[in-house]
Amino acid sequence: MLTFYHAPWSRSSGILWLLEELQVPYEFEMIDIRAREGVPESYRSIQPNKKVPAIVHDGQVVTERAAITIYLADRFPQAGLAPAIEDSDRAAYLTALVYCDSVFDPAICAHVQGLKYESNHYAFGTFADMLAYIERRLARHPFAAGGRFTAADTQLASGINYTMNILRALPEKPVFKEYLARVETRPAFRKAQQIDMELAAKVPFFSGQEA
Ligand SMILES: N[C@@H](CCC(=O)N[C@@H](CS)C(=O)NCC(=O)O)C(=O)O
Repeated sequence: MLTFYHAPWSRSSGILWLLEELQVPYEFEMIDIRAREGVPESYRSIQPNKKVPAIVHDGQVVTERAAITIYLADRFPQAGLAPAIEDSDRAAYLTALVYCDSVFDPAICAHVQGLKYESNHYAFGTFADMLAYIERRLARHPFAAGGRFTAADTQLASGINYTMNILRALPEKPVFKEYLARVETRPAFRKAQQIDMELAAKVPFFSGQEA
């Protein structure tokens, strides 16, 4: 049994896309991260910071997007979205996947918040270095881990899509647009988008009930 703790149009949407790619049965547990009264304290027993995503699979809790992605893609190998331990693409796969959470996301947030800091004071370094690195990687290879689509792309592409097209924090570089065009034609991506739209319509924050 697989339970997915989710909020539409949030950082958990990349995991929704991954679940659709894997084509495994799962149940939603909706967490309203935009509720006026906040996320219930009881959810802390699943996610220590009361954030989404989280999963519970056969009684095991997994939190943090990179960990969830690695867990799910390895646990459901029939989808072929995780290079095997001995596969030479595994190094790039893990690097890209963890980089999304440990460098890409915090560097963007710091940039958007206008945080002034010395690169060596924060583990995620500078926005400029992060940007150049992602650009270099995608210029060299069509996908996050090299020549083929992997679970790492559900995270990297979700991050690029949101921060470039919605947040407008990432510059609209051709290399990013071409990358998104490559992955966003995938049926699982479209299905996840559709599901999220339907779920968002039921969230008071988006449906106007909290206006
Ligand atoms: N480190 C977490 C971060 C997840 C995260 O920031 N989730 C946001 C969704 S965009 C959230 O739940 N925010 C609600 C809140 O902080 O109250 C991960 O990568 O899984």
